[in-house]
Amino acid sequence: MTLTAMTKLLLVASFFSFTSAQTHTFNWTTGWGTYNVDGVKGREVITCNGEYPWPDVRVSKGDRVEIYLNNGFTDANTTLHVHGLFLKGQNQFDGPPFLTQCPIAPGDTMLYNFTVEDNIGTYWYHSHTAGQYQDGFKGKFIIEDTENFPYEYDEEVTLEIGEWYHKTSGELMPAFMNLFNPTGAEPIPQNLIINNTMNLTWNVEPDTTYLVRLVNTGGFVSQYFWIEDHNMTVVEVDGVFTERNTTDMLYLTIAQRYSFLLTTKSDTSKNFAIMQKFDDTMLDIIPSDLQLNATSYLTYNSDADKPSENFVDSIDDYLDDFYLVPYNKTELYDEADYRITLDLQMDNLIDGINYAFFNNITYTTPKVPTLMTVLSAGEEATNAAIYGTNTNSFVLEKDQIVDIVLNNLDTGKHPFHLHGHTFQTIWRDRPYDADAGEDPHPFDDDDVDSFPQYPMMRDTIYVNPQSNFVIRFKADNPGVWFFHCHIEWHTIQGLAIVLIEDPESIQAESSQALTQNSIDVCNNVGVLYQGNAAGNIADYTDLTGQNIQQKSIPSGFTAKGVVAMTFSCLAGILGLLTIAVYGLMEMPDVEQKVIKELDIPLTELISNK
Ligand SMILES: *[C@@H]1O[C@H](CO)[C@@H](O)[C@H](O)[C@H]1NC(C)=O
Ligand SMILES: *[C@@H]1O[C@H](CO)[C@@H](O)[C@H](O)[C@H]1NC(C)=O
Ligand SMILES: *[C@@H]1O[C@H](CO)[C@@H](O)[C@H](O)[C@H]1NC(C)=O
Ligand SMILES: *[C@@H]1O[C@H](CO)[C@@H](O)[C@H](O)[C@H]1NC(C)=O
Ligand SMILES: *[C@@H]1O[C@H](CO)[C@@H](O)[C@H](O)[C@H]1NC(C)=O
Ligand SMILES: *[C@@H]1O[C@H](CO)[C@@H](O)[C@H](O)[C@H]1NC(C)=O
Ligand SMILES: *[C@@H]1O[C@H](CO)[C@@H](O)[C@H](O)[C@H]1NC(C)=O
Ligand SMILES: *[C@@H]1O[C@H](CO)[C@@H](O)[C@H](O)[C@H]1NC(C)=O
Ligand SMILES: *[C@@H]1O[C@H](CO)[C@@H](O)[C@H](O)[C@H]1NC(C)=O
Ligand SMILES: *[C@@H]1O[C@H](CO)[C@@H](O)[C@H](O)[C@H]1NC(C)=O
Ligand SMILES: [Cu+2]
Repeated sequence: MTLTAMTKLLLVASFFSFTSAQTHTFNWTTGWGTYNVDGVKGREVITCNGEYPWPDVRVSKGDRVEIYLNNGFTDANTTLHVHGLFLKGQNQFDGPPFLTQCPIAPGDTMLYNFTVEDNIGTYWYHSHTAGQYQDGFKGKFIIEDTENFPYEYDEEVTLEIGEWYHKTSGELMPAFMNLFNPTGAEPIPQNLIINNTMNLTWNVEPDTTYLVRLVNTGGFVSQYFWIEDHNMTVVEVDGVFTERNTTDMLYLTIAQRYSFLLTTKSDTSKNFAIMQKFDDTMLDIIPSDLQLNATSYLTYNSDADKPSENFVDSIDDYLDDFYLVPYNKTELYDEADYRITLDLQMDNLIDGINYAFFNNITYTTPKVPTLMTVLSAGEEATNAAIYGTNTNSFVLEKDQIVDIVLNNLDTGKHPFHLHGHTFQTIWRDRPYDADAGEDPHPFDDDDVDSFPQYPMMRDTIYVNPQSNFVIRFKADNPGVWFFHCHIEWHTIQGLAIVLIEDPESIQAESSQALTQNSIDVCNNVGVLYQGNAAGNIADYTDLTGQNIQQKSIPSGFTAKGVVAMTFSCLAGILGLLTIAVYGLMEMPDVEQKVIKELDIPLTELISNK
């Protein structure tokens, strides 16, 4: 070989090793196994190819990912969603059943085949089918772009936090969505976990800067996170690099990610506590045996003592993400072309079950996945009505600037996630305290002098109790995208809307055409892949037969009155069943609590008996 030929070959080789995108293929089969996550109780968990926990995925920007997801369950459908991916032109691989795909039937396989083009940073994947991710079907998904990472560090490490139940979602669900749980009290988890365990030891080197990718893959409760006597310099939120912001405490709702730089000390004589703490304001009750915090160990010296738990003066002093500034200083988008105002409420329908509502609608799945309605509707696709009256569907035009104004009329905090986008957080109001006699405070334009010049951008954000936020994004990603509360219990209660973004482009882009596999998945589960929300093809405006929510409580009755009536008829079994819901055999005042929340005098219940 001549020298020039060899140089050429080397050049070609290096060209490929540095610029050629790779394909990463995974073959995952779901199943059930037993695993003791918290070291306290073994239980059934969802396994991947018979193993637990699920593997992490690490790819580079531009790579192709092919995931064969085989449904190994015998009695449940499944789906897979990678949280935070934009999936431009690849909407059919986003995952939510009845939005972008059909549920995958037992024994069937779906190929998720997409490239990661515009995302870098810290993401995660999980089942998008009821409750499954709380049973362990989840993992981290890291997209590297080492050359363009703006900050220096020596080592990288991931930390995955969450909460853990001793019962499966399947065991908890029937009692949760139940007439006898009229207030919609969420099941109380048993422990906080970290990296799928508790009491973790992280051995660190002195004088080293770590890039820590911290992900909350829980299904319900937000957490405070801090490391004794160490600062954390935040550099990424939800895949968006930020200007540095140094803090000693973070607050992560479920589904949020923070990457921070942690520089270790020179002195290796002492070890330090890594602390997690429940945001206990999100728990309806705090059982006396619930450990509200969990301690893990930042270990410089394994011969030195383990630290005990670390106390801090004030838990309210965490980094307020609203003030983070994106590294690339994306300016506030122009005034919105379209404002969607959503009033959030939790309430009962005639079946007595507690549901979640946006503008009086609890999201109810259509008969045809919404993306498939878009693809089969021709010119009707821009008509929001064809997507059904119970799906809270909004049609967006290409490149519109959209504001979502969310008014939380509920007394709880809720973390909202928008698929397919990062949004600018342009306003988040303070909490309004019902206990202090404050009423819910809907967004009022007059409350705001000006929005931030460089708003924080991320894909998951919380709204304060009885309060409001405004987020702004650009409709530059044709697809059908979910906007929903990430609390798995609340998604199940219907706290979601559907954004149908630029339907004409969805139809025009050849990469959005359904793969044969996507169609087969529908056929195998008996779901139509053409037609409007009701499955009608002849006339897309004919919604006869669509799925709709339960009826409202009749006028003249208050919701509480109807529930009270139901209760009084069945008061005999009230005690038993509420105990099952709250999971608290030892809690004596559970009946009183339910009654208190219902605001019914005890005498009324008794006299009705
Ligand atoms: C995935 O693994 C299963 C079980 O080992 C095997 O039957 C199947 O052919 C594999 N699929 C692919 C696409 O490799
Ligand atoms: C963590 O510590 C608690 C309390 O000592 C213990 O009950 C539990 O089994 C430990 N878990 C693990 C995974 O080590
Ligand atoms: C799977 O989904 C189909 C279509 O919605 C439904 O009819 C079926 O009951 C589901 N299967 C299971 C096991 O939940
Ligand atoms: C994944 O999609 C790409 C682009 O459409 C295609 O070339 C490739 O063959 C697909 N992979 C599989 C395994 O079908
Ligand atoms: C946490 O778990 C991941 C594997 O999921 C591992 O790569 C990482 O090193 C662990 N972090 C620590 C601090 O042990
Ligand atoms: C953390 O940062 C604060 C503010 O910059 C500083 O006062 C404090 O000394 C730092 N703490 C540690 C442990 O480095
Ligand atoms: C800046 O970062 C945001 C969030 O990652 C991204 O959406 C946007 O395209 C970036 N803008 C520029 C000009 O790079
Ligand atoms: C941890 O929780 C226990 C009760 O669950 C409490 O007594 C203790 O003060 C808490 N510690 C910290 C650091 O918050
Ligand atoms: C860091 O965050 C705090 C709020 O927690 C904010 O007041 C401050 O302006 C931020 N600083 C920078 C440099 O982003
Ligand atoms: C929701 O229903 C209430 C009571 O019927 C009504 O006053 C309100 O206007 C409705 N809200 C919307 C957004 O339709
Ligand atoms: Cu919620």
